[in-house]
Formats: sequence, structure tokens, C-alpha cells
Amino acid sequence: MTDSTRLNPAEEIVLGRDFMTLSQHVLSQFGTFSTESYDLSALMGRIGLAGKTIARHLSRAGLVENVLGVTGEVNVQGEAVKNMDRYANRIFLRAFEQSGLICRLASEEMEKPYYIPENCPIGRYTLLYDPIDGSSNIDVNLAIGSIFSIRQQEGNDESGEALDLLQSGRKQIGAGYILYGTSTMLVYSLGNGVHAFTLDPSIGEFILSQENLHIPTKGSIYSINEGNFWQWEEPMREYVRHLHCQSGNTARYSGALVADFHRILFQGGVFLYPGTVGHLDGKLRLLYESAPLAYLIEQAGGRATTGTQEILDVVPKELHSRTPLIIGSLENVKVVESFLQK
Ligand code: AHM
Ligand code: MG
Repeated sequence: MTDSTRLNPAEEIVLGRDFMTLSQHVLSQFGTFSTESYDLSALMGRIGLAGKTIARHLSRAGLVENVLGVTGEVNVQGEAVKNMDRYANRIFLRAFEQSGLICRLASEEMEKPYYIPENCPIGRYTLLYDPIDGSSNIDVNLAIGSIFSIRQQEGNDESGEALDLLQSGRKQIGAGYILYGTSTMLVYSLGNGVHAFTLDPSIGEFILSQENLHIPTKGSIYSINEGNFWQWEEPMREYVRHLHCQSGNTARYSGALVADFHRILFQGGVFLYPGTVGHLDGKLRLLYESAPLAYLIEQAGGRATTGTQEILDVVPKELHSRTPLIIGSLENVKVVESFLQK
């Protein structure tokens, strides 16, 4: 007679994996059931909820109104706001209202941080995020992402200026991204390795798909917008000419940092968005694009630099400051530096 309460070994393996949800995984990272571990588990759960809501909206693009196209507004960066930018920005705000978790949110789409005063006495965290990264891909049904960074609020921020956010990326206590691709994935770190989750739409949960990711120390992929070739400074052009002369290198550039970064995290290589003539700091924003990805790459054994300084050491002058970004495998980043520092 079989014991109906026991699973056979194959079932144990499948169910063990299928039941490691994001919130459970965050709790397991701490080893103790402290207030902090419960708060961060709930916080990550809310980020996952925002990601699932955005993924669902995207899946009906072209069928329902206001998924594709632009709103007609221009954001603080001087860029046309897409309907999805506005929608995703609001979804993150809604996900944290009445959560008691987050006091302030700051994003690419908002000039100043958004405060949730009722949360502030208890929720001492700040969430920085890019609600939709790779916006130019939305209308053509290509991969896009959301990027997030978590910081502990320092001081009481009485002025409402959030000056404590103008500190280096070393102040992050966690970071990650959601990739809306052929499947929806959430990749995060809270300082104890990088872990990847895949959304199983049939149960509506992010389920652990890869734990403790390590980027290869070297890779053949380089990811850069070569349309800017003549806008770069000469050392960057020299580096790319050097890649052209070597066999085995492969260029991949999707127009979405999250998607290009994800490929490099898994397969090795380097992503570059250098400064250009007239925009010496490049395009990418430090606090909610470059710094969170730098946090992840260091956790995964890679590196991120501006070319002269580690990304995690850069102190932003303002909320929306930009930095050049060179990020990826240790050896690839070292080669880029050898050209830039000649
Ligand atoms: P966005 O957040 O407004 O979409 O801008 C960031 C994006 C990155 O995802 C991508 O790597 C880069 O901008 C592409 O810029 P470009 O078209 O100049 O290559
Ligand atoms: Mg972006």
C-alpha cells in the first residue's frame, strides 16, 4: 500500500522548485524571522505585484486603449512620455500606497520624489525605479524592463528634498529588474547573491528559476549603439575598432538596457553606453538605472565602471544625474578600461 501523504522523489524535486516563491525566497535569505526580513519580503512581493500588473497590461497591447503610443507630455528628462511609461509609473505608486512599507518613491518619470506620508513613520525605505526601460521598444512588441533600487531613508527628510539620496550606490540595500520578454522574469539581490524568478502565468507567481547567478569572467558579446560612433571620444572608437579586428566577437543591441544586461549577465560580455559629444555623461541615469545594475553585477562577480570610476562609488549631483556606463564580465570591462585610460 502506498502512503498518500508522501511524494515520490521526482515529485519532491518539481514541487520543491515550483513552490519557491519570491516572498519565501527573500525570507530564506535572512535566516532569521526579523522585522527587516518580513518588511523586505513584503516589499519584494509588492514589486512583483507591480511587475505582474504591468506584464498583464503589456500582453494586451493593441487590443485595449492606452498601452501603445504617447501621452503628449514631456518628462523631466525632456523625453516624450509614452502611455506605458505613465501607466507603469502609477502602478508602482499604487503598489506601495497603504502598504506601510515605503515612505518615498523616486522615478525617471517624476521630477521630485513622491511621498506617502502615512507610511513614513513606519516605512523607512525609499524605492527608486525606472518604470519602463527601453520605451522605444513598446510600440514594436520587443523586450522592455523595469529597474528598481531600494535604500534605507537616512534622517527625517524634513525639507522634503530627499538629499540623503544623493549618496553613492553603496548605500543601496537591494536592487533588481523585471524583464518583460518572451516570459516575464524578476532578477534581484539583497546583498546575498543574484537570483532569477520566472512568472508562471497559470498560478500568477514568480517562481525561482536560477539561484546565485555568476556572470562568466569573459564573454564574446558587446552591446553598444554603434550609431553613435562619431559622437564618442577617440579612445572609445579605438576600442570598438579593436573588437572589429578580432574574430569571435558578436554585437547585440536591443534598445532596452534591461534586455541587453540580462543577456550579458547570463552569457558574459560587456554593455556600454559611453558619453557622447555634448552629452559627456551619456544617457543612462545613475540612481535608478546604472547603480542598481552595478549592484547586481558586483553581486554576480562582474564589474561596472564609468571608465574612470566604479559606478557604485559615483555620488550623484541630483536625482536625475547621468553617468557613462560600462558593465559586464570582469575581463571585458578591464579591456575597455585599458583603452579609455591610455
Ligand atoms: P528609457 O528608460 O527612456 O527607455 O531610456 C533608456 C534606454 C536604455 O534602455 C537603452 O539602453 C538606451 O536607452 C537606448 O538608447 P539609444 O536609443 O540612444 O541607444
Ligand atoms: Mg531606462
